[in-house]
Amino acid sequence: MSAVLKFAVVGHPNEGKSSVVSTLAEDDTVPVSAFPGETVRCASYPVKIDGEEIIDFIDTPGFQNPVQMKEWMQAHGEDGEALMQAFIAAHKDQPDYHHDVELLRPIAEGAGIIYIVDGSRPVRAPDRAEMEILRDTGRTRMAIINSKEADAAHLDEWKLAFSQHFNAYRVFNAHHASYRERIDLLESLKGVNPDWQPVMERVIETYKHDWQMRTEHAADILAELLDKNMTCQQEKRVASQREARELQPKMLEAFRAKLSKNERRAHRRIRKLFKHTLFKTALDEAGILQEDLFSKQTWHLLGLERNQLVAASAIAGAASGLGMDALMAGSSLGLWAAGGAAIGAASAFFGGERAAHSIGKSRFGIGRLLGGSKVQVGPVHNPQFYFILLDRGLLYVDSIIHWAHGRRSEGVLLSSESGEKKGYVSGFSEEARRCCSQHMKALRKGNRQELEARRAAVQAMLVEVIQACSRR
Ligand SMILES: Nc1nc2c(ncn2[C@@H]2O[C@H](COP(=O)(O)OP(=O)(O)O)[C@@H](O)[C@H]2O)c(=O)[nH]1
Ligand SMILES: [Mg+2]
Repeated sequence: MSAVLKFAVVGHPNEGKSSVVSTLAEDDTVPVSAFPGETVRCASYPVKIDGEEIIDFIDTPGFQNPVQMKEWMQAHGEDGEALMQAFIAAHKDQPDYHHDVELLRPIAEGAGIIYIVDGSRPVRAPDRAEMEILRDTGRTRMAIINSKEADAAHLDEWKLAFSQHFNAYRVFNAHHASYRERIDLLESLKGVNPDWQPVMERVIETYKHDWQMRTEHAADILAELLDKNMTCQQEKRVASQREARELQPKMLEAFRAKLSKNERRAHRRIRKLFKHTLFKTALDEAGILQEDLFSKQTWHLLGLERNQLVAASAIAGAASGLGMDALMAGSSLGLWAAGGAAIGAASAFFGGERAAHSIGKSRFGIGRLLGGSKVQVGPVHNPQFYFILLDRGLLYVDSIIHWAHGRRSEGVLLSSESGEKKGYVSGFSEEARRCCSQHMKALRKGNRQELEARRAAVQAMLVEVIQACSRR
């Protein structure tokens, strides 16, 4: 066997072979179909890390005639590789046996076997024939119970059958398996064949290292987003008070659009990091990420009521020089005229639409603008903005790392799925919050060196949060 371990993923049609391959190889381009018999050829899905192929999962068509196949093999009187080769030679030109021949090929060439069954249905005669065929190949084989339904009534039957024909078996769900479960599966594969041990050990180490790199990278993307959005500002020259008034709603809108764009871009980068291409579709469905960053609904979905959120940002508020009153009044969107005179006590958080109107009515008076020559929007100094961005980012990361690649359904994403409120910031330790507030303070002050140190601290803190998500 070559240094790259190959595994043929075999089984009955429509039991979830392609879905398991997709999840194991973290490849959501593997064709999965609700109709049996759609996979007609073997397809190889190698796992590459840093361009190096470390393991190869081969998706195969389902068994077509297991009972006849078993009978032919029994009558033939050989076993192991010779038997497989004889079967292939005798049936390769028979269309009725096309799938049987095709699935046997990689096994005949030396691949290990991963046998997939839907454990929520009973064991039937064709399954027993399949298991005996696989046993007689003499190859190392592991069975995977990929239960499509929650019904566990037949599990013992399956386990008994597996104990007779397989080296090991595991429960592994193509739709819900997490990173941790993938590693567990690889660990089991390592244990079933001593010859695989050295390679599998390397594979597992490489997987873990790669996951750590992704975790750090994701934390970095989130920290960068915080930097970007908390310092974002836009300004425009104006010639008159009227022009300023007309400009403000447009600028506010453009400003919000820019913040959202930055966020979407960060999320897209995270999605790519975790090798998802289809996740976007699900994102567009009802769920927390569809909510506007500024809507009250967003805090609600995050499990952060207004008061709680303000409490969560109290430390940060103090650190940033904003008193509680200022936070409550939401005077921190940061609309200033030239010379630093505030022209609006507007807050995106306390009514984005209202914000534009309140500008004109501000007690500071729009008149201040006369003589000034520009209108500036941002940066947002409100700590709530920081925490909402962070919460949404972590929710995105958490969702994507728990979205198995084999899962094709759309629109059942995130909190809408469980109906539960989720929130990360509300569960942060005092230390984690302090870390954030120091970061915010540095963002306000703009000292580069200090900012780098604070940002690194936040990134390290986020690595821990994401690691905890991965362990679930
Ligand atoms: N509910 C559920 N459906 C699954 C699961 N695994 C596969 N399926 C569905 O079963 C059908 C067949 O899956 P596929 O992977 O194409 O099966 P294959 O023919 O064995 O390759 C598809 O509609 C899948 O979405 C699972 O773990 N849970
Ligand atoms: Mg398939």
